[in-house]
Amino acid sequence: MSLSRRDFLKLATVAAGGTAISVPIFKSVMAMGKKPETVASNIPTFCEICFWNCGEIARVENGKVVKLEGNPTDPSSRGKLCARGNAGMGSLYDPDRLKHPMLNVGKRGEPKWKKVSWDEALGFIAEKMTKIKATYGPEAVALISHGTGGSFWKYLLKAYGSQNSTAPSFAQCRGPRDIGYTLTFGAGPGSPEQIDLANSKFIVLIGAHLGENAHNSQVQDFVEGIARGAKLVVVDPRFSTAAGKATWWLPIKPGTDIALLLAWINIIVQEKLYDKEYINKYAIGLKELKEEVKTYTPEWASKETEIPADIIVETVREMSRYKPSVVVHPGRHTAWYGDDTQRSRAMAILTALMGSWGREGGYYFPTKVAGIPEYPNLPSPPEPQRLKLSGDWPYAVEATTTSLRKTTITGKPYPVKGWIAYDCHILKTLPNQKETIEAIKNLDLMVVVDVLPYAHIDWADVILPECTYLERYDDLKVGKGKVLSVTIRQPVVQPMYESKPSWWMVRELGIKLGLEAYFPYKDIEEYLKARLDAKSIRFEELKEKGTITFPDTANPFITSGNEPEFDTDSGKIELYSKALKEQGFDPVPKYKRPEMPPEGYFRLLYGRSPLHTFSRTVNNQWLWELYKENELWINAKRAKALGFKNGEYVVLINQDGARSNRIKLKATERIREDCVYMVHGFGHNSKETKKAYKKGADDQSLITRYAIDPLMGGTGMRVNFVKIIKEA
Ligand SMILES: Nc1nc2c(c(=O)[nH]1)N[C@H]1C(S)=C(S)[C@@H](COP(=O)(O)OP(=O)(O)OC[C@H]3O[C@@H](n4cnc5c(=O)[nH]c(N)nc54)[C@H](O)[C@@H]3O)O[C@H]1N2
Ligand SMILES: Nc1nc2c(c(=O)[nH]1)N[C@H]1C(S)=C(S)[C@@H](COP(=O)(O)OP(=O)(O)OC[C@H]3O[C@@H](n4cnc5c(=O)[nH]c(N)nc54)[C@H](O)[C@@H]3O)O[C@H]1N2
Ligand code: SF4
Ligand SMILES: [Mo]
Repeated sequence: MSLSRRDFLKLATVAAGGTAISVPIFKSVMAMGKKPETVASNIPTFCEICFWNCGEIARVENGKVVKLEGNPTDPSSRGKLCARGNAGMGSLYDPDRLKHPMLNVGKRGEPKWKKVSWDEALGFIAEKMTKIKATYGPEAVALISHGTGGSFWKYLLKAYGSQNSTAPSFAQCRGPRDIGYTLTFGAGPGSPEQIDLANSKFIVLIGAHLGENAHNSQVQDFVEGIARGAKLVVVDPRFSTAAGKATWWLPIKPGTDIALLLAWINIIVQEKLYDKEYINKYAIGLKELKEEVKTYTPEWASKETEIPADIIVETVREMSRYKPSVVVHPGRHTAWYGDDTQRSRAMAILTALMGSWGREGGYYFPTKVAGIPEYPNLPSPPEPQRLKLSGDWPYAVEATTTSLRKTTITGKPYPVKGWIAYDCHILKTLPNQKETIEAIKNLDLMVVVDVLPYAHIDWADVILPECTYLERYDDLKVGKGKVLSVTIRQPVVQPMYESKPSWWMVRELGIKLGLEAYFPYKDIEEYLKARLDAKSIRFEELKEKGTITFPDTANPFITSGNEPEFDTDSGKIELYSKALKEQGFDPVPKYKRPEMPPEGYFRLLYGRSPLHTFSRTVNNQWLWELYKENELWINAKRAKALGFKNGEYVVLINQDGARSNRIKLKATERIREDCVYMVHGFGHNSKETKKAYKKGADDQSLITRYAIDPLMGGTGMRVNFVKIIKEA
């Protein structure tokens, strides 16, 4: 980083001041020889720069947030914040923020914005929603949301009569793994993931680029595990940050992970390396599994994956030496190639064979604070009249973003006429931007609730400016994990401009829709108090402490008195799944070679920067200073052969002719020759977000194809190929 500490602090002062005004006032008082009086306080809350939701303490001086630090009692942060969390004021004091409610009096996509009052904006939405309900039924309004405030919007839609609340965190993120693990163990791996990394002796990362994927306490646990001597296998076509700590880096040919997993499983069952007592007691289907995987030899897998056969054998033999203290990390963003639920199944089966589910150094059992009702004393929402939009996928447990989009285009099985996009940049988040726009064109109402004028707002009829997480209450964070906790989000400063929190917007809109009965609490404090009362937690005490932890009530590991329950059809771990067979799917995962890049093309891969969260932080001054634009990783040999130099700007064109913005080339030995890689979230085309504008390229603009997972409707997004051309 070229930024010196002095520069950084200077930047911090300006960012914290919002405008430069606070600096001259301070100087003039100093000049008069008086010490300025500082009114300071430390207010706890929790971070929303990503969804790890770390508990933090805001230092507020003279009404300005000057520093954010981790709250030591909160189990997600343990007193530390990541770089993004530290820079949270950058989003609060972003001068480009949305400041007023606005109506589009032009066309969708070519907006003319008119500043309006909250009453007008919400009145407009209520009128449209009332009409849509009368004409098409309440299910015709749907939500796409991500983030803590989304729960209020979901509640409003339920009260209005629609179950169509979707989130990219299912079909574009963790859905495949949650279903794959549930089919195997009867439960998902949880969020936060229930992995005992700190005590693990052997860690396997398949993709999962911990360290770049900067989920705070998980990275702390990972570092602790490695420091204590855990061996590490990193399976990644790219030499990731984690690969730098690995005992073995397996630079796998992208898309062939199932081949590696099946070969590992085959060796384990052939050589009887599994945890025999555990498997005998808790699992079914070993015989069938053995039969199904017998052809997947290391030599065969080596041809598919380009990992040497002896390394495949060595790594799995070593892994089983350390069972059951083995973490095969379940991954989080698992929507890769369309066969992702089956890849996750293979990872779950491997975990089961190592006996790691419910074992120290492996996976712990889910625990959650009990006794805090979600909506205390509120009336039950109406019974849904029509099915939620989960597509034709039997394991889509919730309505999915992409089936919602398809239904909005086709009108089948019923019309969808209104979207509310909350805390979600729908153009950057969903694959195939053209389809998203086509769907929006079919709507009678498009609402965007956001904090920044990124390009997706151009497609809205009305914009509701939310205040940032540092200016608002939200619902409680009822922690899951080894340490049980409850954390509060509360405003540390008053909302700037005319921005408002979601709970307020939702209540006002609910009243305008005639749904008063669902909003009996006059404000959010009353509502939070009612939730906490049920558990005898004092609201004022929680506000002061930020986080309250409870003595461990659950035993997270298997012991003689703590036998596990598996919520599968058989009540056991299912190495072979009859349920899948009955649905016409493979009961044990099979390998199918993915389509490979044509001559002259590279597979497009993407991932995270530790300094950004998707697109949401790209305009954050502090983080922008540290990482302004993404780069295109390309193998140095290939770059040279194609006549490209490190640092030069290039443009990408995909197999369907989609073109990217310009992007700087990073020629490196740290990536295979058949793929290129960029950090997701860059390439903003809205001039209103001045820092982010035209910085780097947008991976999503090149993801015109996606492979749908036939089990649960996930959208595999690593199925696009790009060629590189010189910047014109
Ligand atoms: N700093 C930061 N941290 C974040 C986020 C953020 O935005 N910023 N987002 C959070 C969220 S919501 C999520 S879902 C997670 C996502 O983070 P992960 O779950 O870790 O995402 P992955 O897609 O598994 O990891 C990307 C890695 O996969 C590798 N890869 C690409 N193709 C293949 C392949 O075919 N096989 C294998 N084995 N590897 C491959 C890439 O080279 C890259 O290193 O990160 C979370 N943490
Ligand atoms: N190509 C590609 N697509 C992906 C991914 C990828 O790696 N590559 N990752 C996938 C994954 S794992 C996930 S989880 C999703 C993430 O998808 P999103 O959560 O949609 O990600 P962002 O792009 O950060 O969009 C966030 C939007 O919320 C706004 N925002 C920020 N803070 C607030 C707030 O406090 N209130 C409100 N109302 N708005 C706010 C931002 O201005 C921005 O417009 O994307 C998925 N899609
Ligand atoms: S991991 Fe970082 S960005 Fe995410 S909640 Fe924690 S401090 Fe905030
Ligand atoms: Mo995600």
